[in-house]
Amino acid sequence: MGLPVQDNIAPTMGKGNHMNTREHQGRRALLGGAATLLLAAHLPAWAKGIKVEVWKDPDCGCCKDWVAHLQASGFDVKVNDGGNDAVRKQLGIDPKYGSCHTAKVGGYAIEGHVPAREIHRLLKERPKALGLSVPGMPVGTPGMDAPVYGGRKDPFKVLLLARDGGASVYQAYEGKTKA
Ligand SMILES: [Cu+2]
Repeated sequence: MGLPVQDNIAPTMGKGNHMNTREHQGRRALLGGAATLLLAAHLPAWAKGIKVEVWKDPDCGCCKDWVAHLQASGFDVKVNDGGNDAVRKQLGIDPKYGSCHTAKVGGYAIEGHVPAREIHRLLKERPKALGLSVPGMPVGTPGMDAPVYGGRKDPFKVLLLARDGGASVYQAYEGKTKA
């Protein structure tokens, strides 16, 4: 009496497993679709192809790495190999906020290794300001994060430059010492 039941159960289980597998695949496909949709919904903010024009020295490696960071974040970057000192002066960026490259985006000045995240925020919030700066070249900023730095991250601040020459902290990043 027990055997026929088992015989009945076995095919059902087999079928059930088979269905589960298919359901699982279906669910995976759905999840994949949802992830694609989420990504697509998320992309426009980061990948609108917003035009950024950069002035840098042709031999500046960290400038190139910063440009790559912008491109990876969806910016459409035009690079000028030279002229950044002149452009910085023309934009009215005080040399004390200066760094290795200068850029223009959406009517704002961007000086140094400013993370793409703050540039997007700037363009979204559109404050009355000259632009953003990360003075100097802090290690661990986008573009100053090459393997040679071994993952070192120094604390740094993204400054919001006022048109009158002042500045305020737009975003502060904590440092991270390598374990
Ligand atoms: Cu640099």
